[in-house]
Amino acid sequence: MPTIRCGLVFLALILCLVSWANGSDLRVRSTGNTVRFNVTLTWEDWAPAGVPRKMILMNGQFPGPALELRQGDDVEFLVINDTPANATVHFHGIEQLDTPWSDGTPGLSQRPIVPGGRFLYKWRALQYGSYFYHAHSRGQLEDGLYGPIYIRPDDSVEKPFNLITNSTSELQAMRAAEEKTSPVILADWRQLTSEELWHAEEATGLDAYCSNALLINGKGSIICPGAQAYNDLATAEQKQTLGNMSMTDIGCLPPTLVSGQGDFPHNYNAMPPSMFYGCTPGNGGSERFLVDPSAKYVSYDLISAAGVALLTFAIDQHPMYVYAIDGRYIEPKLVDAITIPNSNRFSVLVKLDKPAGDYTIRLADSGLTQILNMTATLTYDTPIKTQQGPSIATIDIHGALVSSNYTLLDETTVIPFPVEVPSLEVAQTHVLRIGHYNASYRWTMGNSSMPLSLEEASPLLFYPSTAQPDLTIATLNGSWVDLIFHVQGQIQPPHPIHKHSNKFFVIGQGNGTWNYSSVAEAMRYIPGSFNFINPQIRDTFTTPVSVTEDTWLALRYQVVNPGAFLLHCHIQVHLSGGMALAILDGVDEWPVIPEKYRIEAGAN
Ligand SMILES: *[C@@H]1O[C@H](CO)[C@@H](O)[C@H](O)[C@H]1NC(C)=O
Ligand SMILES: *[C@@H]1O[C@H](CO)[C@@H](O)[C@H](O)[C@H]1NC(C)=O
Ligand SMILES: *[C@@H]1O[C@H](CO)[C@@H](O)[C@H](O)[C@H]1NC(C)=O
Ligand SMILES: *[C@@H]1O[C@H](CO)[C@@H](O)[C@H](O)[C@H]1NC(C)=O
Ligand SMILES: *[C@@H]1O[C@H](CO)[C@@H](O)[C@H](O)[C@H]1NC(C)=O
Ligand SMILES: *[C@@H]1O[C@H](CO)[C@@H](O)[C@H](O)[C@H]1NC(C)=O
Ligand SMILES: *[C@@H]1O[C@H](CO)[C@@H](O)[C@H](O)[C@H]1NC(C)=O
Ligand SMILES: *[C@@H]1O[C@H](CO)[C@@H](O)[C@H](O)[C@H]1NC(C)=O
Ligand SMILES: *[C@@H]1O[C@H](CO)[C@@H](O)[C@H](O)[C@H]1NC(C)=O
Ligand SMILES: *[C@@H]1O[C@H](CO)[C@@H](O)[C@H](O)[C@H]1NC(C)=O
Ligand SMILES: CC(=O)N[C@H]1CO[C@H](CO)[C@@H](O)[C@@H]1O
Ligand SMILES: [Cu+2]
Repeated sequence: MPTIRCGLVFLALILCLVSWANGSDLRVRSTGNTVRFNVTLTWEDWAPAGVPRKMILMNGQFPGPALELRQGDDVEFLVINDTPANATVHFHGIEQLDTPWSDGTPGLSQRPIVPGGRFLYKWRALQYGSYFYHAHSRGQLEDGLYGPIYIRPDDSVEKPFNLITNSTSELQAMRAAEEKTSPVILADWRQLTSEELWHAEEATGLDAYCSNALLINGKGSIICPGAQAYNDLATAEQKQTLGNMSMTDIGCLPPTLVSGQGDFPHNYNAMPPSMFYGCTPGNGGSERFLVDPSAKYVSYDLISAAGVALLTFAIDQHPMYVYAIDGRYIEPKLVDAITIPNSNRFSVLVKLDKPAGDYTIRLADSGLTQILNMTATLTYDTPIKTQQGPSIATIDIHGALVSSNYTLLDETTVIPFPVEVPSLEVAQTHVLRIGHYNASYRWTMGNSSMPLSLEEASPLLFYPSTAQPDLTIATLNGSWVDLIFHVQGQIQPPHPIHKHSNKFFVIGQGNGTWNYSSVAEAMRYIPGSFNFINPQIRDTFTTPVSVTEDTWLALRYQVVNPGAFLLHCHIQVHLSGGMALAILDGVDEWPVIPEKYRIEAGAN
């Protein structure tokens, strides 16, 4: 049912707006149960892809231990920082309703946790589904600080499985598989630590768009077939971009391509090995997923913790029903492969109806800038194996389908379950330019570029008046806000735009210049580019890829949770390079901060 909301706005202007559900009806009451979780961060030698480097372990593990909750649980997540660097932990996709001090964003919701320090994050798991926790201090996501979160839905939440089948036994098997769902963490991996990488970007001026390996649940390997092998493997589009140049020996477009780096000064001599060139082979093993075919189905929560790579995932001979995205059900879609942008979560049901045996799981970098892949194995855990013949691939090393018999998830066809719609009226529209900013490795989202040093500034939740106007959006509680991302043409990857706090509606996207003052105006010229009927409800969504043309993405959300939250690109080097804005949501209803979270200027 629509509800009418009225608010007293600036200049005593009375604004009334009609709005429909915003997700609040999906929240449940507290279970009265508190889940306590301790994570100790250490800085250790480890070799996920077989080549040692220093990285962050969580309770001695990588990826971090899984946080398993029931919808409605209270969480007390204690982080003990035993590393030599500042750290924080963010709970990706968790809206932090009424707990903005537990969002884990340095400079916005807290001061960094200093070496030897600890911080207790307290929040309530009001939503269900697949999330993950990860580092939010500088580039530490790429030092391996991440682990899965799963929130079991409350019994009152309707499941979409009867859109797949009416068979009682099949439905039972699907529900049982979902009960036992397990995380599959997909990631890329670099040889350089995040600080070495940042210093290399500063020294060279280059945007570090190459990784060195792909990981599935923290395991990977590095094959070094040589630059010529990569030239031979290159797609037509990569060959066209290369011209007469060569791929690098780690499978990357060379940094000397102006189209990839923009027309800025560079010092190629300062490139450390492995940044663009320098392949070191290694073998960190490969994950094996044992499945019980008598269960009929298995459920996986695919989580992309990648820093830079756009990953495509497939299991040989096993199509997948995608049934939830970003921790929220959708109308299930049967596909053979899925492209998972950085920080998105796709939950899938896999039918176990093939001859008992081993099937290859394939993960590939499907971006233009690098050729890279990794495999794992799905093994039917039966006493007798009956598999005949080899495992048959669905995707190639580029993540492209090998045959037109297969389908890749088309995100534009995804329909949420249940459908909700946003308000048609908005109080604010922000058009945010996305592109390089004075250097290949510096980026903008709007008019300016957020410096890393602001992570050590007084957190905006406690000191909102210190916000820098050119790096801040301020909103009123209850109002609806449009965020339009205008990507400036030239080679740019899809930018996975993530908003902390509550989810947004993906209301439109397109190719070409955004030259409108509002969505309402654009609707008069390009109505086909918008969806107000069944728009996706997400916490991260990518801008359309830009090769030569400009592109744009329109997101709409309602302010429901006053606090200081970050809006940013989830490609880690883009975030470190400044592609971020602070959103001061609900400045008219700014929260009162509990005593134990209060901080004084200069204190921790
Ligand atoms: C977490 O650490 C605190 C402080 O060190 C300790 O009191 C508590 O028992 C630990 N809890 C768990 C679940 O390990
Ligand atoms: C389930 O049954 C209904 C009613 O008979 C039918 O309309 C629907 O198509 C069926 N759904 C599936 C997935 O078979
Ligand atoms: C590569 O092509 C560019 C023009 O596209 C040309 O200036 C350059 O000389 C060529 N280099 C080689 C090694 O052929
Ligand atoms: C990448 O894909 C190729 C071809 O499918 C395969 O031979 C190779 O083993 C894969 N690489 C890794 C590291 O799994
Ligand atoms: C595609 O499917 C058809 C019909 O099932 C089959 O005959 C053909 O061999 C398949 N092609 C490939 C490349 O798998
Ligand atoms: C850690 O953060 C504090 C601010 O809380 C800052 O003063 C200090 O310089 C930071 N240390 C490092 C190593 O970045
Ligand atoms: C960017 O600048 C324009 C023009 O001055 C202004 O209207 C807009 O609010 C600014 N946006 C941000 C996020 O600072
Ligand atoms: C903010 O607005 C939302 C939506 O109107 C409302 O549910 C919530 O209670 C408001 N919060 C505060 C602190 O006023
Ligand atoms: C934008 O153009 C590309 C081809 O360059 C096309 O594949 C894509 O569907 C277009 N996107 C939209 C949203 O129109
Ligand atoms: C810009 O907007 C006008 C209408 O405001 C439209 O006629 C024109 O085609 C648009 N140009 C581009 C490049 O999108
Ligand atoms: C310091 C500096 O050079 N700033 C420039 C960065 O780039 C923007 C636009 O891309 C210019 O407006 C600034 O002057
Ligand atoms: Cu980006």
